[in-house]
Amino acid sequence: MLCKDMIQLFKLLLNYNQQISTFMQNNKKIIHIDMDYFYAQIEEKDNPYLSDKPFAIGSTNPHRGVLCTSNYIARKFGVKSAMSTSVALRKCPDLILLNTDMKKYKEVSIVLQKIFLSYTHIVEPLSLDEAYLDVTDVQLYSNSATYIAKAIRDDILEKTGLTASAGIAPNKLLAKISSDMNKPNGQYVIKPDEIDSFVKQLSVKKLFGVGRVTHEKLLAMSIETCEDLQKIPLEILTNKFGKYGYSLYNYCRGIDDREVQHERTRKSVGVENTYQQDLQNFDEWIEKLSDLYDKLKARITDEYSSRIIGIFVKVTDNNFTKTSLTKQASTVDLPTLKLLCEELYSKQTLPIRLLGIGVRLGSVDKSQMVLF
Ligand code: TTP
Ligand code: CA
Repeated sequence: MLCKDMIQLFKLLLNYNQQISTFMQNNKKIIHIDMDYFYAQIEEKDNPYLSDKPFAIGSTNPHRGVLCTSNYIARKFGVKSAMSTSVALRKCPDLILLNTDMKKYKEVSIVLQKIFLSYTHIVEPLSLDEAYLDVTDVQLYSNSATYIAKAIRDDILEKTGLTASAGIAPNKLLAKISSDMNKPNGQYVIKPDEIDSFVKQLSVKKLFGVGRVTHEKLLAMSIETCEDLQKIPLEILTNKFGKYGYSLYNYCRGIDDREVQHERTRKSVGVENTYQQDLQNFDEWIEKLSDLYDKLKARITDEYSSRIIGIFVKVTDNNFTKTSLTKQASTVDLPTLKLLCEELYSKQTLPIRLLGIGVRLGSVDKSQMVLF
């Protein structure tokens, strides 16, 4: 009897805790800003003749090049980011190819960061063209996140000549999903009382962390929408997906308590991938490493780059055991990451399902604080 009472009490506490956390997170105002066809839009601004033609940015080598992005005209032909140049040319023979100019894109990104920081210091850059902003306590525009987002987009257009899209919601998960809703050059708001109806019809594919493998697993369980996923008990999700099962349980209800991690308090920046097929040998590790390295470089803003104190490589083997290796460093480069991989590989006895790399960050020093 006593034991039953205890369980009942525990359930009540859990429910109360969940309600408090839902209430707290629903009080937040998060904006996700995402530039439209970023590298391509910059090139189009500098070369207006491109505006009515299909074009892409990336390696122009038709034999072994890969594309970074394309304009929306090219996308109509099926041309996509990360597609090989040869496939893209087959889909769209008139495609115009331009080389990347990372220096130029980084310069624009610095202007964007400055604009964001003029509204709030709680800014989490995700890449050169994307960031989360927590504007819960911003008093501008009577604290209307919708108007703040519009003002930021207007500012971006005025200072860079480029359009951006925005998502406004009570948490990061929903803000990111909504920035895609009215793209390009638009914004979309999800208010706290709209969360339920919004997520119910949402495809599970849109949830943070659902890649191809997880999506296939969910489809095999006849789960297509968040409403389908909401019917699955937590125990089943944690059995199938481990710790991520908890996140899935919350995400499909529109619950996400991840904080916007601003640059000054962030301790690390990393990228990782879980592979559909386990990586069996060192060559496979190295092949995937280059991809991850490109993604990591795009996430390391100048502010982060000046604070690097270490680099790390981490893996999860096919028995779900996690191992990582960190080395002191003030910069990140591919050869050093390869050496770290080599060392980690020599200790590894099983094939791995996840490979990740990243940098550890030190605190902001006083000279930098002045800049803020
Ligand atoms: P995205 O925001 O994914 O794409 P985008 O800005 O080009 O287009 P969208 O309007 O759909 O947001 O990526 C931002 C930039 O990052 C993109 O312009 C080029 C670069 N990038 C790569 O280099 N490789 C990739 O695989 C992807 C997805 C992006
Ligand atoms: Ca973008």
